[in-house]
Order: sequence, then C-alpha cells, then structure tokens
Amino acid sequence: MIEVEKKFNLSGEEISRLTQDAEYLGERVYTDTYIDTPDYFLTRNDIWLRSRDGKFELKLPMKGSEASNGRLDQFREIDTEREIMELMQLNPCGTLQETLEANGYVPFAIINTVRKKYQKGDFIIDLDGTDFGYNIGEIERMVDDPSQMEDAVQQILDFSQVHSLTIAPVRGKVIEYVRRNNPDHYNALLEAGVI
Ligand code: V4E
Repeated sequence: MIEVEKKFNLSGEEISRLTQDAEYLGERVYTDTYIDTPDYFLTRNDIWLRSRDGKFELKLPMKGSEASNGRLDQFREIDTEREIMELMQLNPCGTLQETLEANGYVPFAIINTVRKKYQKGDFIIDLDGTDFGYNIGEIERMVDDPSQMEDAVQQILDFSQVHSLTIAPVRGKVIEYVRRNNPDHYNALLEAGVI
C-alpha cells in the first residue's frame, strides 16, 4: 500500500469541522531523531534518515515515472537496517547506529510529537503537536498502486474543500524545525532546491 497525504496548517475551527463525526482512533507519542552529515549531504539530496523511537527509516524521492509522471511529491520508504546501509553505501560495522556514528553522521533535529488519529470515511486525519510549538494536520488515503495516486490527491483536495480548509503550501515538521533552529542548514536546503 502507498500512503498519499497532504499537510495543512489548521485553525481551531478547521480542526473542529474536520473531527466532527470522525472516529477517534487514539493518540501516540513518538520521538524522531533526524540524522545527516555535518555538511547536510543527505538532506541536500532530499534524502531523509530518521530514527522514530529507535526504528530507522530512510525516505528517498521517487523518480517521476514512479509517481504519476512527476506531478506528485512522493517518497519511497526503506525501513530495514540492511537495506538502508546498502542504499547509503555504508560498510556495516555493527548496528546501523554504530555504523552511522563511525561514518561521521550526527543528529540535526530531535522532535517529540503527540499524534492524535481520526478516521472519517476513507480518510485518515492526523493532528500532530510538537514540543517546539509547531502543530500540523495531515489528511491521508491509502492506495494499492502508483497509478491511483493522482485520484487520491484529488479526493483529498475535494475532502478538504468540503471542510472549507485553506489550501496553502505547508512546511512539514522537520523543515520547520530546521528553519527555526539552524539557518545555515535551511539555506543549504534552499540553495539545493530541496525546499
Ligand atoms: C522532510 C521530508 C521528509 C521527512 C518526513 O517529513 P514529514 O512527512 O514532514 O514528517 P512526518 O512526521 O509527518 O512523517 P510521517 O509520520 O508522515 O512518516 S520525507 C521528504 N521530505 C522532504 C520534503 C520535501 N522535499 N518537500 C516537501 C513539500 N515536503 C517534504
């Protein structure tokens, strides 16, 4: 399954409209540690490596043909330590954590999030609150095949219109964290055309 999602900066009223008559699925608290080289080699290439509560995930941009002729921003997620080391061309020396440390990788953002999850029809709504004061909402749909992704995006846009949400570019949590905490890293992402 492929997750198609759109992020929103939501007002209190928008949150009320979205969650009205939605089923509350529960709350999860998690810590993301994002990792890169000191000169931001991964993120300047739009590659995002994080450990979520100790479990590593690598997000890589999909090529245009994989994601509906490039009209969608979609990322491939790798979540086994062996595959991550292979893709990053790292010679394993112990665990991935140990291998990263031995190769000079360092954490650049540690973000604690409280995520409240709701379901409304075929849509999942995540409301994320972070420990650095940034809140964000995500509306998601799951599809089986990349060919269904564009339809799913349109359905999410229709769903957001029904709830009178404002459609605007939104910074994800880690990009906002970098913007607030590390201007040098943020400028490097701007110069690389990643954001
Ligand atoms: C920054 C980034 C990625 C890391 C994950 O970021 P995000 O989806 O904001 O985090 P989160 O916690 O909501 O993850 P989830 O729980 O949904 O897995 S993956 C890709 N990027 C880069 C990126 C980009 N280049 N452009 C845009 C518009 N967004 C993100």
